[in-house]
Amino acid sequence: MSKPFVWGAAAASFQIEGSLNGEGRGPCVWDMFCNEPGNVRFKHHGNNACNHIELMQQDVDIMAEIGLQAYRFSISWPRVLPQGTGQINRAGLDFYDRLVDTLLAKGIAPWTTLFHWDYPYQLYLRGGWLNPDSSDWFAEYTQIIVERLSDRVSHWMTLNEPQCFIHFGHHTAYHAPGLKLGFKEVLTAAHNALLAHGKAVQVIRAHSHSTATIGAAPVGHVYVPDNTSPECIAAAKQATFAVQKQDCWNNTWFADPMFLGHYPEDGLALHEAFLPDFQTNDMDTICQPLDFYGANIYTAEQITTDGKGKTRLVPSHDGDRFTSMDWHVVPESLYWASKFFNERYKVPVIITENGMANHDWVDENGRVQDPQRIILLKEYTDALLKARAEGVAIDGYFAWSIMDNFEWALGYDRRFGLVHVDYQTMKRTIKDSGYWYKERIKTSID
Ligand code: PSG
Repeated sequence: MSKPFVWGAAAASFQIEGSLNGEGRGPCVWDMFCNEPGNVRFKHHGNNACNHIELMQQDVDIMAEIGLQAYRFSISWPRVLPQGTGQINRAGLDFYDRLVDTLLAKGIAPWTTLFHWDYPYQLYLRGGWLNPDSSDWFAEYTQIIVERLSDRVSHWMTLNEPQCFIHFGHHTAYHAPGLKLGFKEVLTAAHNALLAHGKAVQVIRAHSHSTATIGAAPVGHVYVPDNTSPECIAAAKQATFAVQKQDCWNNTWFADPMFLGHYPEDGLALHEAFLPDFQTNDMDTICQPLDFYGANIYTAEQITTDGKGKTRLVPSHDGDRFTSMDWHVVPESLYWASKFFNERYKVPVIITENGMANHDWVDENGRVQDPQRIILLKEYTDALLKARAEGVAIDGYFAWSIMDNFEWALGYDRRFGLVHVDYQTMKRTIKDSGYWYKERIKTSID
């Protein structure tokens, strides 16, 4: 087996930090989006979130108590650069510096995501991801972070789920900045985000003070075979790597350029009338050597074949389980997806997010019982470790999330944490699943 397996948990800046105007942070598109009634359930917003900015030490102590080997966090771009470019907010940069030191003091490896959706509002006013300069803005921001943190941070992810912030943010208006652009502009924004990824990787390689390990954290529909016939497995793989619709919700439109240096053929054909004006050397910029494929996976579609070359989706059965997001519980998704991604992109896979939303509450004895999450985490991680045992290069797993947090358009109503947060008092309580995860980590160290 190649490298030791990494067990971690993840969170993202806007979802936990709070302290939005504190210490000079600039606004981001999500602040703006939350202020507009109707966008986010119950008019929830990120102003306080989990107050992680002030409670960071306590949060890291909890991570250590759970025994995390790594913590995947994201940096708020406008906390570091209030205007998105130019003037640096020292207090913002200092926060992440302290976070890294606090993690390292507890033996927890910092895994840093550069962008998890809190796009600087001032740059949005300059066209955001549609501006041809947007990838240079991201490179400038990346260099500031890398120069400050890379003596201690060696694991990086560029963009979290470009599928999500492009599709929901620029096409359906379900997420910030709430745009419904024509499809050519959607693909232009996606292309600029890909350029930003490529330039960020170059900046990290050029400026890192330690040997950098770099990946991205995309998401996309995963298909699993309903039986293990070669025909069915091939159908699941084919569907996982297909561009089937005029939207950005697929794996290959983003991952193929990053890893293989070209857009997928089926997507180019399907999107033909909407393709942005690419520069000839764009793919050289986008396709930089990467060290891992970070995959955010929660669910999957099941596919079956009739033996004569026809495939169809398997409808859910009686007794199937769903999370509070209504996401179908499909543990084999981690087994098949890691195989498929490893085979196509030829780098180790890391599950950068997996977990569930569940209705959890603190009982009269101060305990949070979430047996559903324990079962889910057990089944999903078992499926992942099965693939690893079969020789698939899988280097780690990050539970989403270390603590309950702001679940975007659904506000605080959906709880994903291993740790419960009481939003009135900000009290943290490790859930039963958090204690279970602690055991999982302890007993699986290889
Ligand atoms: C992830 C997976 C799907 C939709 C959205 C996400 N899916 O399978 O349909 S978003 C992702 C994100 C993080 C969220 C978390 C839970 O990176 O910030 O809180 O998953 O939705």
